[in-house]
Amino acid sequence: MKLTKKKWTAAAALIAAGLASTANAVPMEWTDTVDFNPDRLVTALDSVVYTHTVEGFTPGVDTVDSYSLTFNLYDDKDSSIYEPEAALFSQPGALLDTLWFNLSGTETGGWTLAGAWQLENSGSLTVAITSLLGDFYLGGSTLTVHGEKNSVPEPGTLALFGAALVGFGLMRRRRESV
Ligand SMILES: [Ca+2]
Ligand SMILES: [Ca+2]
Repeated sequence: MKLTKKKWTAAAALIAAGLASTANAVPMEWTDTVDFNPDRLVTALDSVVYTHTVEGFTPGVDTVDSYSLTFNLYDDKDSSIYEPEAALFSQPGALLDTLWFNLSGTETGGWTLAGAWQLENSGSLTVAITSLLGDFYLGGSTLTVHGEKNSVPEPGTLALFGAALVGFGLMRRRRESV
């Protein structure tokens, strides 16, 4: 039996496919919820700083494309006279990210490159909700992260492919010497 060029191409393709499968990137969505229990009353000029830690995310391995945050913010309705509220959302790279005047219950905040960088390198994101005006409640916060789950090639897998390459080399040499 002769090792034809066609067979060599097939063997090379097999090894290439094997190597590619060890460095897999799978699109992923992670979520984390911080629930304030009891809900946190935010009074004028008070800041609530808290951290979302994303379970299942491996810092330095998995990647972040974007993220979004939703907040449960509602008025304490402690006064019969109209008392305006102004809630401010701050995050890495944007101390004045979003400002809300009418708290509807569910509010959405944007994302920043600095925040994505922090998430990618630590697996967590520290944000703040501040009252610029009036009193209101912060009931909870949900972080949704979009990115890729990456698998690190295991040393054992790499060794196996190395051995396969050496094996193909030996086979070739033996065939050629016949
Ligand atoms: Ca109020
Ligand atoms: Ca709550």
